Amino acid sequence: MSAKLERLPSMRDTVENTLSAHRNEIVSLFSRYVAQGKTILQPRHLLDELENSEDASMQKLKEGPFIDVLKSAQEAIVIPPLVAIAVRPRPGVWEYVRVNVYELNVEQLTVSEYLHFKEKLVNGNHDDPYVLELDFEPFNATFPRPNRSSAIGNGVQFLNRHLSSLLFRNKESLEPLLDFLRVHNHKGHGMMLNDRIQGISKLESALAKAEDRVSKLRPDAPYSEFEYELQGLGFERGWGKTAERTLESIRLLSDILHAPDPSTIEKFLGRIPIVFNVAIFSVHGYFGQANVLGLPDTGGQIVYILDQVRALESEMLKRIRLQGLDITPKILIVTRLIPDAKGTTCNQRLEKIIGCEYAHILRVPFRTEKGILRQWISRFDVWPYLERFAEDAAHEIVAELQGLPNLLVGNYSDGNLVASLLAYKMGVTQCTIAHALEKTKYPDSDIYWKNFEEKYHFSTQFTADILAMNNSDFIIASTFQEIAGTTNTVGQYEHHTAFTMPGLYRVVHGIDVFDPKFNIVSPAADDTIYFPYFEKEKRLTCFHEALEKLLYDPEQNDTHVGILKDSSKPIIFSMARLDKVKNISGLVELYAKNDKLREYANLVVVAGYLNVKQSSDREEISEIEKMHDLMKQYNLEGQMRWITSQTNKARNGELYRYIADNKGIFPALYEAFGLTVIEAMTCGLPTFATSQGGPLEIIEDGKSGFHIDPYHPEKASVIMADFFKKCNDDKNYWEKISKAGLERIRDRYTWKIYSERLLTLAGVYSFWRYVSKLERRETRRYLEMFYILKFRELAKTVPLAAEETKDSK
Ligand code: UDP
Ligand code: LCN
Repeated sequence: MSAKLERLPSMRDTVENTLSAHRNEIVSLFSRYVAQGKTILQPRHLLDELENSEDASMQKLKEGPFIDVLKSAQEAIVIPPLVAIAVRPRPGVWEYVRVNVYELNVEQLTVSEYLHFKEKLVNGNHDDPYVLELDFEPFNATFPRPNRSSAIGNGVQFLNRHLSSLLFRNKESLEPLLDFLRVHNHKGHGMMLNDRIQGISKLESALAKAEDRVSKLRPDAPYSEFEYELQGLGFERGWGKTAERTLESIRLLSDILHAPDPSTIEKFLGRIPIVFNVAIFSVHGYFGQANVLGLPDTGGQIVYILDQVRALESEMLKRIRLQGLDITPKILIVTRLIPDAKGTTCNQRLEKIIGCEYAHILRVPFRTEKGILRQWISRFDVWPYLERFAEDAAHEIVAELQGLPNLLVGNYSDGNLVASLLAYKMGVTQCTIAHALEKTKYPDSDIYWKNFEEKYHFSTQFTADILAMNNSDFIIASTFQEIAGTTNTVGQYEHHTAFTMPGLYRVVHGIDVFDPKFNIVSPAADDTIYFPYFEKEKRLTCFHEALEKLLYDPEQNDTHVGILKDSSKPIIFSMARLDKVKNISGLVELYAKNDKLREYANLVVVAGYLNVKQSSDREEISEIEKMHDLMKQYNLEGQMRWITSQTNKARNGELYRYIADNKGIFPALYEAFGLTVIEAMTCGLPTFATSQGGPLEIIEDGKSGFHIDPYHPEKASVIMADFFKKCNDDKNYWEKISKAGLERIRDRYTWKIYSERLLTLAGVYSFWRYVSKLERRETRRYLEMFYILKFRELAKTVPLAAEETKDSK
């Protein structure tokens, strides 16, 4: 029989075929869904109905192809007698079907139809036929993209391939590369090529002559020795510090002219001088180098950026040196200035970054007509200030750098919005880093956005996110799951592919996770602070007395409450900001409810304030109350210690190791990425981290740590108790997990890998930006309209903070 390629059955076909083969079973299953009334069903509800069914005939459904539809269903909208299911056969790929349980028919829906149907949950039947639909698909239609899910997150590789075929077409197609190299300059000084080289043929012959000349020199001859001669041929500085390096660069470009292959393109674009001045935006405070960690909204993002800047500066210096240039780089972290700085440095305009030569924090206040905003405000309330902040920041940045930056890096929704506004205005390459996308953290915060509005203003934030993702030249994610989830879970960016906010707008193609702008570049932990507990000579023993007190001192005060009676027990230790999503109170509860776990180990958490009076953050206040209630309700006295947030980084590093000395563990319940997870593992603590988020990739379950599911707290507590049991039974077990965790970190999570990657990406995407100018203008215009007509209006609905002074302009 000859093999024939058959069309894969669509979701609709599968459901329809199952319907005709197992009519009774399907009707009975769907009737159960419909019986729940108008609602949204989550994947586990959909499967549970089938799996919990005792009915023998249901077995057939479990064995047929229909189970795959159900397993890949991400949600179902039930509006009796209709059930619409969003099916996700693999990461980034979605299909929609709707079943009418009374009429027993099945239809395939477009994304727009599906969202329209979903809106009925909120609008009933009063829907408006003219809803604003956001659709970015047409803008990217001519651009090829990978279709394998495994290619997601490696955008630059795909882009290089595309660039090489683009450049390979004919001689003219190489012109943009020539132009790109000719316009290159720093503060008016030309680099790479000068006007002597007017066309590709001229470039080819100049390269041949230069190669011939430079290859005859001794490899370590400095550029200045042959600079004059090369200038005559059309070359300016930037090719290399020595003859050897210059020759390599010349050969790379010659290779590209003859046969552009993807890896040569990446190598060449990665080594030419492009980035000297960088502005990094992290807008909401507190951004400082001391006394800020653990304050509301102030956590990993700060740590990430400070470490990133140190690594970036040293990589930039290295590259500039190799390029043979005499240029000092500059990096600015741009954040808001907070006059009421509460003992931090957040009221200083400029602050040098410790461990850097050329990097500073530049603080610009939030202003309105009434004056400067003096106090800290929650990240959810910053929206009405950002446009003016961006304008003010632009002037200050240009003044500090004495010119334009070459790269803008946004962090979190607010920083990314500001970076988008300035990238547009300044014509500069933009990189987006999310850290966390709130839409994923709060289930149904799109469809029921109105319920979240007063507290969180998500309508404005999600609008800002969509704008920034689409405006950005490239996006850096810490993990694959951040982009496109896993087989069973939806990625953080993927959550923005299609969604609706009834009454506002409907997003039919918001962001495509296959877009080659996505790249995975993971952060790391600062290795001077976080290192394994067994590196005795590096240990900061000077802190031990204070740590002993912090953990065991019977005194109850503003720093700690709760006593640990038995100090011989190992410690379950966690540290995080005291917000809802971190779920520290969830950890306390799961510990409290498991007697065995309470017997095996003590619990120590470092989180937030202990007293509601000290906090001005609404989420933190409710968590503080919950913590006290739980400690009382479960009588945790003697077994649990709650310590207020700890801002001394060096001492915190030692704290992880101190806990490791006593064979403790580190659990984390929800993380977008989870720097604490990396820190704990880097210190050698066996780590139990959430399966909902980044740690799923950081840890290999059962090998380099453990996954726990915060939605199944009981199970999580059993996993921890089992671990302690195993440690009692096998004296080497703790070490085994600890060692494997350390290996995992060494292989994957270092700042050196990070900074090399970031700068190479900046080179490739800057070039791509240059060659795709025209296409980008279309998207820009669309985004600009969306910003003006939607974002600005939404930002106006967010109330301004109450206290403002009128004394400053
Ligand atoms: N951290 C700290 N003191 C605290 C709480 C947190 O120093 O009381 C630090 C922690 O060591 C880590 C960062 O803040 O470096 C938190 O980053 P993570 O990525 O774990 O979470 P985020 O707060 O960004 O959500
Ligand atoms: C924000 C978070 O919530 C963490 O999970 C990340 O580790 C941190 O930012 C740094 O990216």
